[in-house]
Amino acid sequence: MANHWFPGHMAKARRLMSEHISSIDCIVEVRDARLPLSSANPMLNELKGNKPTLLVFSKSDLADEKASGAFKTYFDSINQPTLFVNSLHVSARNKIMKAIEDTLSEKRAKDKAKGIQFRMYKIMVVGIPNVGKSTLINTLAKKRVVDVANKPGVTQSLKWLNIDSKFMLMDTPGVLWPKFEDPNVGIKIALCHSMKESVVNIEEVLQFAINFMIEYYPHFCDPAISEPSYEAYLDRYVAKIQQNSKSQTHDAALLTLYRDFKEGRIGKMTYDFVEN
Ligand SMILES: Nc1nc2c(ncn2[C@@H]2O[C@H](COP(=O)(O)OP(=O)(O)OP(=O)(O)O)[C@@H](O)[C@H]2O)c(=O)[nH]1
Ligand SMILES: [Mg+2]
Repeated sequence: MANHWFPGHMAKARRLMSEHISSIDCIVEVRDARLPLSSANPMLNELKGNKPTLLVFSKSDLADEKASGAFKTYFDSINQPTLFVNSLHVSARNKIMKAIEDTLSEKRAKDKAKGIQFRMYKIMVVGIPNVGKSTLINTLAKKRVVDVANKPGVTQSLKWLNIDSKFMLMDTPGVLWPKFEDPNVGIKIALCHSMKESVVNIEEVLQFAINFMIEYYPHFCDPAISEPSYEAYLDRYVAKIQQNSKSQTHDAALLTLYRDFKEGRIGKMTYDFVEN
């Protein structure tokens, strides 16, 4: 099916994660800052239950800063701890460490009241594919302790990592779910690179992306197009790509445009909305 992907390793990961959940002190759920709502996996919501959860919105360097601010205000208003971060930036480690400590503080206070002065806390890092779970762990560890690559489905099994004297982190595979109730969620997930390219209906995703840009981010549209439309923008872009590289077929040019959107080369856009 187009814009859909739920291979066996995801179903298995989901099962194994639920087996570990009772021993976990805190969840770090990584979402894509461009999709603060659509990159939330409903299956993970169930898994988390009442565990203290920190929402880390990674790739904030690719998102619309104003929209990130609005989402931050919203999550603050419902007392949900959040952090918008560029995990690749040198400042990320301290910010993430502090946010994890804050999220664990209630647990620490309860332990202290019970007379427990010190114990290792166990944290599970979860999220949909390619949002930066393993990158976040490497950032905290200050070295490459788990594999990272710019494609979904890199981490395939659960792995505990001892990165600090105060807590252990579990890296988990990116997990999607069997059916998107709202087809736009699948399209947005494909647009932010959390879906394997080979299962993506690229034209459908481009149509959504270009129409979204025309409506909400018109300043990113090519000014040479006097009457922006999906067809006009697509034709212009394909022509430009083919001018630069004569060997690119029409399909190859569509793939190039899709990758430009995915990697934020068209502009910083957020594809979800919140009203405060
Ligand atoms: N621009 C930007 N790129 C990031 C950020 N965090 C991670 N990345 C990139 O995102 C890509 C995926 O990162 P991973 O850490 O492998 O993602 P993952 O969630 O572990 O992916 P799976 O194991 O496939 O589920 C890599 O190319 C990272 O460099 C960020 O904050 N900003
Ligand atoms: Mg990973």
